[in-house]
Amino acid sequence: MFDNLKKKISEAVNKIVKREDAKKEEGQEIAGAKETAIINGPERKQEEIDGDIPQSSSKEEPISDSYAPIAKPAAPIKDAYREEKAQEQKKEEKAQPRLSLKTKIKGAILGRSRLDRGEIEDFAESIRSSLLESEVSYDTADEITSDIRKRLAEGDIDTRKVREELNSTVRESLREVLEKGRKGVDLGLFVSDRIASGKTPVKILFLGPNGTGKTTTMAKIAHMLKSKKISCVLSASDTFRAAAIEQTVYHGERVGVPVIKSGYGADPASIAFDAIAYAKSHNIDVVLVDSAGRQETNRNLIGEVQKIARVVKPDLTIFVGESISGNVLPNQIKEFSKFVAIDGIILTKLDCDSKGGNAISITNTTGIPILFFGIGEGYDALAPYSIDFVIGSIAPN
Ligand SMILES: Nc1nc2c(ncn2[C@@H]2O[C@H](COP(=O)(O)OP(=O)(O)O)[C@@H](O)[C@H]2O)c(=O)[nH]1
Ligand SMILES: [Mg+2]
Repeated sequence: MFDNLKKKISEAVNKIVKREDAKKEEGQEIAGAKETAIINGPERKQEEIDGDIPQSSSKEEPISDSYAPIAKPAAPIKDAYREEKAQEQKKEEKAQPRLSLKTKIKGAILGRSRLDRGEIEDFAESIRSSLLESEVSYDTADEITSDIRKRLAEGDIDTRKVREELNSTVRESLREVLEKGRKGVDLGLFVSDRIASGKTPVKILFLGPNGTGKTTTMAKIAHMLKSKKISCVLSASDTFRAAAIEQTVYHGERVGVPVIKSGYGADPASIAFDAIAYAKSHNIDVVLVDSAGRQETNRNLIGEVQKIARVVKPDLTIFVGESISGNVLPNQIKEFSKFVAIDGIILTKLDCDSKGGNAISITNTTGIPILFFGIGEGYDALAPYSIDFVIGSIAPN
């Protein structure tokens, strides 16, 4: 998961690390030659500083080898004014390399320096295109890269740890943007609170497109609640797709929770109604209601899920969407939420998604929080949403 994005970010970081290493080497070479001169302070004249550097030949020595500098013929000096001007220009030329030398030495010896504007721009742009390639939404990719740009333009980085510094900048910018997203409920706590205040059974409805993992995820949630000693019943309310009822019964048996079912073509809302009645009569804490997958554009089927929601009056309505559906997902969620209020998203199949962009931007784009990530087919393969999990997977320490 996130493998592609992780690789791209690491490539962008490496590019800057290489450039900074080259700069550092250059700085150290010059520093090695002129270190004493600089440390002794600015009062010393350039000629004295140059005198500290071993020269390849002195004036007295005969020019005998091919590396020796070629002596320039002295230019005739016409008047005192020209002489003065020439001296001034010479002074200026000598002064310039000393300034850049100081900057280089600052990086090489003191270890802190600001990336130049070109480098910052290059880095931010590489990160932006990596995010977009990984299907992070346009706005979120822009927000993250603007934050990176700002951080790098405002602060020096430790030139001895360029890689760590850039990774840490990426992490901070990701955190800054992810933390703006709406926080979802902690499902375990939410249910426990309801039970404690006697508001049972707690009803949770799962909806979303076809094949995204609704039934599997419902079974994962039942497994998780059961491990917290919270009792559940499953409502096999997908009466549409072939084998959907058998699949729910199979999961119910494996997880060890009862399943309320009817035949294919039966009204999904009335099965849910029966499941609620069963929970009440058997003192069961939670009713998990499945539904048939549907496209957000199919008004009839959307009408059916609205009916389930009307009858069940869910305490939580969860959209189950595939991480791998990329840029299509935000639209699916927006369309569904026009008809049914969605409290949270479970983003499945993150384990098969080398991009993972939706995990980063879906909350900011839709305003709906992610509650869990589906990270495999097993009942334990459900990870509670956490910003640290996302950041740690993309730009590790
Ligand atoms: N790799 C992986 N597969 C998943 C995940 N969630 C569900 N699946 C698989 O996706 C397929 C469709 O799941 P299903 O629950 O039938 O989807 P539904 O049509 O939405 O109910 C099944 O093979 C599941 O095992 C997940 O997080 N990761
Ligand atoms: Mg299903």
